[in-house]
Amino acid sequence: MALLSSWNRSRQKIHSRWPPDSIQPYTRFDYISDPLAVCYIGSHVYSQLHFHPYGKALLCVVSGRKKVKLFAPDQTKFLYQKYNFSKITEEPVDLEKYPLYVNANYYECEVNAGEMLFFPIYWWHGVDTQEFTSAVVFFWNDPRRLRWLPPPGIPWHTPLLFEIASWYFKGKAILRKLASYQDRS
Ligand SMILES: O=C(O)CCC(=O)C(=O)O
Ligand SMILES: [Fe+2]
Repeated sequence: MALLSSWNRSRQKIHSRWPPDSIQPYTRFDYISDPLAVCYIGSHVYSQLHFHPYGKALLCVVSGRKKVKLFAPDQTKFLYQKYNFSKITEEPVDLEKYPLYVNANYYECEVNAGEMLFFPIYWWHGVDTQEFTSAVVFFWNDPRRLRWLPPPGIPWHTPLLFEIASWYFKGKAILRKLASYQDRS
């Protein structure tokens, strides 16, 4: 249950604001950028292996459960990388098509209702949701200088590729906006 504000027995407010000052260093978003929350509600879906090239994420399961496989970045050589996705799209993996996969080390866990799982930047994960499940994933971006230093196993040019792609998409969004202003006038 969420704590919205805290009061003592004589109905005086203990914390003048939320979040309480004592936990602010952990809850403030001032040294990270682009926080984003995405809801996932449904069943019988498999989110194929991928990693997040810009930052970290926190998977919070509200009801149901998800089975997650998590691979460190140095396992990339067994995962048939294409940009930030794997060419492997199915679970169980077709080992005739993707023979290197047998060498990959990974963690496997079940995230149940009320539990959370943290995805560090560049860590591969595949998420299997069979029963009806609702979840929220919180994403936030690392500072650029951290993103530019990929861990062992991730090719050095990967951050460069994503930086250029993000300029391209941002540029396109700006052009679209300008065009819509022209249409209006
Ligand atoms: O829950 C899922 O199916 C996918 C979660 C995930 O990895 C993501 O949102 O990036
Ligand atoms: Fe993800």
